[in-house]
Amino acid sequence: MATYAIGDIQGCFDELQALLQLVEFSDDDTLWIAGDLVNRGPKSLETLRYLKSLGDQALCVLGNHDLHLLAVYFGSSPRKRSDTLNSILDAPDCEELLSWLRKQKLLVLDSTNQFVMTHAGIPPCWSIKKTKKRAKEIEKVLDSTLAKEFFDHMYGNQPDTWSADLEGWERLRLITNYLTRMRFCSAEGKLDFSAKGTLDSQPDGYRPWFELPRKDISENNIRILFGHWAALEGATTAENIYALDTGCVWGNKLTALRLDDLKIFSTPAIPQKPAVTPISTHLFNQQ
Ligand SMILES: [Mn+2]
Repeated sequence: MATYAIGDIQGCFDELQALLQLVEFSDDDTLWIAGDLVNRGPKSLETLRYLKSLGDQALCVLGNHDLHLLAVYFGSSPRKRSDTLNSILDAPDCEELLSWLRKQKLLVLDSTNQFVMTHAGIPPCWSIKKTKKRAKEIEKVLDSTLAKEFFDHMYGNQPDTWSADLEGWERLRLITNYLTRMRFCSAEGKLDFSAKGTLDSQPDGYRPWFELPRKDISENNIRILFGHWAALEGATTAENIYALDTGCVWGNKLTALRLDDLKIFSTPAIPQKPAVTPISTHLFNQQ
């Protein structure tokens, strides 16, 4: 009856299977998946099919790559050259898989055991309660007839600072950016998207979001789980905040944190043969 929180899989299906074998994952256990289930890695289709097949045994939050996949599906974004999403988009069960994906959450909370998980983190200017409400705003739109319109308006870095009176697509875009793209943040909650991700790369006035004092100090005992930031290599400088993305897709490793005793399990990335890009695909992507 263990619960394992697993960082960004990004289509590294073979490593996921190796990790589940390592922890002796069984029918009684639960997985928390920190988002970016797909893209860049070689087996995004197999990863989605597998996680969907787990039913209630897997609680997934959506990451920026998962939202991008949905945006491409809805015709709101072109396929990017670096995407490895074609296997899903061309699959006979694409519609089923993506209708499952868009029902996944932006935030998972276990208030009994005091764990909360989103893909990128929890902005220091929001309480957990408010974060849950704001995640719900996105979840509702994704699972509605407004989904296509949401994806048409999702991309962009502005506005970059929270204000409770934000409305419409700007509000939803900023909530999405906080929960799925945030790394560096100012004390006022202003997001920076220019830095590359190493801990010393932030512009003046910005810090990693988890280093900033949280507004609601009564929540200091809650443990925050997040993925998205492979350059951290699984370490934060903050107590009770756990980085799960250990860069498997970049050749590092895939990591699971057992929530019951905070034991860490990792499995190394399996080296990939260099991909040969057919000329026709290459030309298509240039357009
Ligand atoms: Mn991400």
